[in-house]
Amino acid sequence: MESSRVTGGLSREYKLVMLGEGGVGKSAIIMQFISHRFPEDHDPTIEDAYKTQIRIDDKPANLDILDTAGQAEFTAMRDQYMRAGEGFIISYSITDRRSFQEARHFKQLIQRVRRTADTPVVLVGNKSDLVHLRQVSVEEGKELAREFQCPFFETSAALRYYIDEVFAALVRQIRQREAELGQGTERKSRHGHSLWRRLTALFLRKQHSES
Ligand SMILES: Nc1nc2c(ncn2[C@@H]2O[C@H](COP(=O)(O)OP(=O)(O)OP(=O)(O)O)[C@@H](O)[C@H]2O)c(=O)[nH]1
Ligand SMILES: [Mg+2]
Repeated sequence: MESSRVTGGLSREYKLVMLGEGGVGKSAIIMQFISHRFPEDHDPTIEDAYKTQIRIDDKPANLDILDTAGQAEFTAMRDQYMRAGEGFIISYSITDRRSFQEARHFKQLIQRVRRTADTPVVLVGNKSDLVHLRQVSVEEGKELAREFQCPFFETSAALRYYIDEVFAALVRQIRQREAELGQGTERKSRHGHSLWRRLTALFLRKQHSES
């Protein structure tokens, strides 16, 4: 009883994973979210982990965000973080139709690894500032989100449009799902918790030794 109250309150940590094709702006979205900066260059990610604390609906939330590699050669750990994460941002670029098609594959992958269709997800179409390069319409994005039954935002990491909304929506999804499922989820997530610890510790170390 006591422990579920603690994890549901002040110290609740949310393990979020950013997914999407290479170059769609995953790292840029996270950087804008956390430090209000926009990286102009594309520096392909291997894996990075970030921590930040925010308030969502007047409740504190410690976010643990894993920034993943879009490029296939870096995806060795994918199954593991898909198992350990609690919420997923599936991102594509509105300027890149292929990345939109890949979004569906990411959803299927999550479903396969977790053996459930019921995982908190938010769909994001990034680079909305690049109107003249648009290849994917807003309507197509909304349609895919309807299929996924998840929230959808068109973001611009460059202009910081709808960045906070994405993370808030994902935490709300997780909270809502937890409220529906009740107490059982706490115990079940404990295994995922230690796996996540190991994963992010590894990535944080990597980040330090490479910079
Ligand atoms: N105009 C515009 N450019 C963006 C936006 N988001 C990202 N970019 C640019 O797109 C390029 C790729 O951004 P990244 O954040 O590195 O992409 P990524 O998805 O993390 O790529 P990988 O780590 O290789 O998977 C960079 O040059 C960014 O400056 C955006 O919203 N608008
Ligand atoms: Mg990146």
